[in-house]
Amino acid sequence: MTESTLGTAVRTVLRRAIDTYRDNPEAAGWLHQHLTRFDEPLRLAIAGKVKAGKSTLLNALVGEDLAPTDAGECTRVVTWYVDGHAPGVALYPRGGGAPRALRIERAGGSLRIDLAGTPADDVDRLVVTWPSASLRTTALIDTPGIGSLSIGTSARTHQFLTPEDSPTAADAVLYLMRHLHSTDVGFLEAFHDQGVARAAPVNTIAVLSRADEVGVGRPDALLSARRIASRYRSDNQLRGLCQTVVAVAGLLAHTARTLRQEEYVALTRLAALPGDELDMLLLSADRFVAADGTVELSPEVRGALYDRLGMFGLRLSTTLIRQGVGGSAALATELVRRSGLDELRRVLATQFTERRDLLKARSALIALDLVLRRDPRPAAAPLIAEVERILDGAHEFAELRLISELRGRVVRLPRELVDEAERLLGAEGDVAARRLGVDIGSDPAELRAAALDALGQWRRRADSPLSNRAVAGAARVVVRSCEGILATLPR
Ligand SMILES: Nc1nc2c(ncn2[C@@H]2O[C@H](COP(=O)(O)OP(=O)(O)OP(=O)(O)O)[C@@H](O)[C@H]2O)c(=O)[nH]1
Ligand SMILES: [Mg+2]
Repeated sequence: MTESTLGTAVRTVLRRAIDTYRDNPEAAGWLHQHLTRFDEPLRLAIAGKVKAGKSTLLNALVGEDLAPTDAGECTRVVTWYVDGHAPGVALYPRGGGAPRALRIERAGGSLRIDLAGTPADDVDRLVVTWPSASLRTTALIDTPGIGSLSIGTSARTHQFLTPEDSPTAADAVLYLMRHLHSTDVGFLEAFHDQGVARAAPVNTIAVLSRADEVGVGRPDALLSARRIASRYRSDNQLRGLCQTVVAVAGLLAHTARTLRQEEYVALTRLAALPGDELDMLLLSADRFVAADGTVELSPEVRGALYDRLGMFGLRLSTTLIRQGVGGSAALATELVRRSGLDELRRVLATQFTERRDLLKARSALIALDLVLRRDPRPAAAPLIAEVERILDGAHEFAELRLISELRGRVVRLPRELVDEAERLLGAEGDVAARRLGVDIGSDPAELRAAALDALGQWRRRADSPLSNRAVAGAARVVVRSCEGILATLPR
């Protein structure tokens, strides 16, 4: 089944279910929402413990100051950011009821949302509409910190992402952590353990956040962070809970994407100081902000620069300028590249955007399964059979199950074959070149040759009398993936 036929199958079964449940307005309405949701942008939630850097990373992804990062009331409610013609914000009250429009204003760059006296506990969610190309394919959802001292704040995130009585409204989650903590594992397990289509952690990417703070801002902080992320990627427990782990310095990325000319000028002044003077100044945040005499930048300007870049960002920016990176655009590009944001965006594109239909199908089947279990009736029997047929028959789900079994070592293959199998199954991205592990720019003849080669090898493994049943079964799934890749390539 190709992605679009999977989409068609899911839409069809949803329509039939709406008809079957037409006498149950709540169920029919809920299924209808899922039918509409299928055609909407992917919903990506950003979650993690308090102050993991969620709102900052959201802003970095959009490239604008949108999500508030201070301690205001707004950081305590689930807030959606969606693309739209005119800026606006709507408050959806808890327990249903019509949304209310709120005032929205910009204060010193970032967005201010005034809850107009409504306590955070009475808010189900805020929906901020903002014209932005980056929100067009994916809606971003900022969630309050897990493990907050305020029980209400944490609870709102749990209710949203791991509700007890319904599937989550998010299609995928970006989970931020500064180090791996038992709270993080607990959350990922709960998020992962939902409903029929739970086969593999296809909808979760973990981020080692605030990467610049690893090793207290040493010059090689980002390298160390990348090494830790790579260790997490091969950690057996985490492999079963998320697709991959990427290290990102969100603050650096966000500031770089919104770097102002006057900030660049201030940085060049710092970079022009004699080396030992600059080193002394950048020894600590207190010294940098409070020092007098040496630089012609006021303490306010220095304080603001520190807030925007952190010690690591200040050191890196001045070093780059000294090394000859000239102009604010060039500096911004280099900072973004080093921050890990480009890598994260690539992973988001291959893991989530390219798999949109699969993630949407998964959300819809979980919702449908819930209705079928809550209100069982004879007329729904064919629907149950159809859901099973889609889950068993859609090769995408077979791929997910096998990736999960390989990671959980339910099926054992030699290490080098595991990596190749996962790649061919689409674990590193859905497009042919990524599956085949060749350059993205490869021409169709090269792709074809690589696909035929992989097909031949996995066929032999599937047919070999030396392969045990589990291995032969796994190889047959990979063979189908190879055939699927070939079918998408022009002859
Ligand atoms: N050094 C550094 N500081 C960061 C980074 N990301 C965020 N911060 C700072 O950490 C603080 C919290 O950042 P937020 O983005 O508000 O974190 P959050 O996870 O949204 O916080 P809550 O919503 O309150 O749970 C702010 O002072 C940020 O400037 C980062 O990558 N590096
Ligand atoms: Mg926040």
